[in-house]
Amino acid sequence: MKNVKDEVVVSSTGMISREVYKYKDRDLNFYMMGSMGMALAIGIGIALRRKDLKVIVINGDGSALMSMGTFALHKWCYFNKDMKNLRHYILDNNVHATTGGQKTASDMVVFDDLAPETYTIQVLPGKGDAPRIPLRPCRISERFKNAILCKQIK
Ligand SMILES: Cc1ncc(C[n+]2csc(CCOP(=O)(O)OP(=O)(O)O)c2C)c(N)n1
Ligand SMILES: [Mg+2]
Repeated sequence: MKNVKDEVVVSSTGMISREVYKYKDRDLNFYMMGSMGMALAIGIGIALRRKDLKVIVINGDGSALMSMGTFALHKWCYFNKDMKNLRHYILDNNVHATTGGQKTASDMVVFDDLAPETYTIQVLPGKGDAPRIPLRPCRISERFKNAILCKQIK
């Protein structure tokens, strides 16, 4: 997030979005509060529709495992739709840290081999202290949609 400038950021459910909000809240962040496994699909939708934007998806290992078909879609879009504007980071702590540290099966998978522009970052299983995001979901979505509508890069 320190290096993010014009990029759209879609972050996954739980502590990951809370940390992103705490560190650098901005209108071009979309916090996928509620449903695990959706961040990459949302990122792909934006990246396909808006090739002028750079899209960063910040996922958790548990959330990534929940929708692994989306990796195939990412790869398909990369090669067949020339979708080169999406980068997917997976913060892999091998647990569901947000909900108490239940183990995941991320150690059975090499995420980076499943799709291009996919980068796993190993992180410790601890849970930070970022507070809940004090924005209603409709507010997050409205301001995000307005921000990308207004954004013309290049
Ligand atoms: C479909 C769905 N199932 C369960 C939950 C409850 N839940 C919220 S965050 C979370 C853990 C997410 O794990 P991971 O993606 O690995 O992120 P971490 O918490 O480790 O940063 C769970 C189980 C949810 N929000 N959505
Ligand atoms: Mg995790």
